[in-house]
Amino acid sequence: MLKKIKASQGLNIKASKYPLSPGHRACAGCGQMIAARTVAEALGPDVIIANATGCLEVTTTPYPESAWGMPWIHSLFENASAVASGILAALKQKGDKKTKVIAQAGDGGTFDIGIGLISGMWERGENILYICYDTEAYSNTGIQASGATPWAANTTTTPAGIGPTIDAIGSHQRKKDMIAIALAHGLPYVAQSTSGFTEDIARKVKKALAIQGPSYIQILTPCVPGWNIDPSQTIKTGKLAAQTGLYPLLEYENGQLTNVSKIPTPEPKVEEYLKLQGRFKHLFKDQKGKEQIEYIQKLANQNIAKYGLK
Ligand SMILES: Cc1ncc(C[n+]2csc(CCOP(=O)(O)OP(=O)(O)O)c2C)c(N)n1
Repeated sequence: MLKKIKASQGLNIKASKYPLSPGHRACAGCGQMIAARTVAEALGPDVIIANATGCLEVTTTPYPESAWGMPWIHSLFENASAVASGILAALKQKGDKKTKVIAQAGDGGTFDIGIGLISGMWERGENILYICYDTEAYSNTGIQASGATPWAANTTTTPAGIGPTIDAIGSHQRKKDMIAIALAHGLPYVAQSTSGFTEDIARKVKKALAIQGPSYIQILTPCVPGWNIDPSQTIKTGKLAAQTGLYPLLEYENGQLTNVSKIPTPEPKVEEYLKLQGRFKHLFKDQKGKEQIEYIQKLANQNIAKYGLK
């Protein structure tokens, strides 16, 4: 097939030795790319990926190039899960029990626009691993707020510092609990990780593949321009997200919480995490911002208590 395209269009297609090659067009320090490469390597051979529209798709597949060294399909922003279901049905028809089917998308594609089709895929109990790369905004189209955007983050649709209203603090919506939504579907495996912990991501991908039935892994992936962080701080930001309790590493098997990341001592405070990111810099100016930081610390403390992180 590739040879035919090559012959008809004069393209120079070479097979890659990497599942996700370097030389793609993501930003330096892109947290999503760190996670996606870790995932791609952990998946191993015999995989087909259905990828939603978003940064991961745009930066890795500028026609006629592709950074993917594995079968990889892009269709629309909202339907990676439905495409994955179709692939699984075709493989079943062919009697192929070996090929693993993966769907992946950003938080906009997962928490918001794709949620109905994801719900259907989970309801059908299909053996598909769904990965969400959570940049906490619609990164590819210019950092608009999504259902995953956290409290007080500055985005282009929740601009901070404008006007005397509550909007002046940035986003005034709490992040949607997509992990709880996945659990409500009765998935046998649900996990959360961050780009600060690549070994944790790889282990969770392998575990999900070993479990029969639908699985969901949500990975916090710091976005350099969206979060306004220094490209050298991606890993540190991903680590602090978990270590403060704001975005803990979690693992659920058959609905039971089986593994969490404990808070280190001395305990990092959310201020340390927020300070690294320009999207929260308006919180460090006045008393109003200080109150928001205290509220975000409260959210972290709620997680610490809820998941037993101490
Ligand atoms: C139906 C539809 N609406 C809007 C768009 C425009 N669009 C393309 S990518 C994107 C944002 C993707 O955000 P997310 O899923 O969070 O992934 P990220 O870019 O952050 O990795 C949007 C709004 C589209 N392609 N299709």
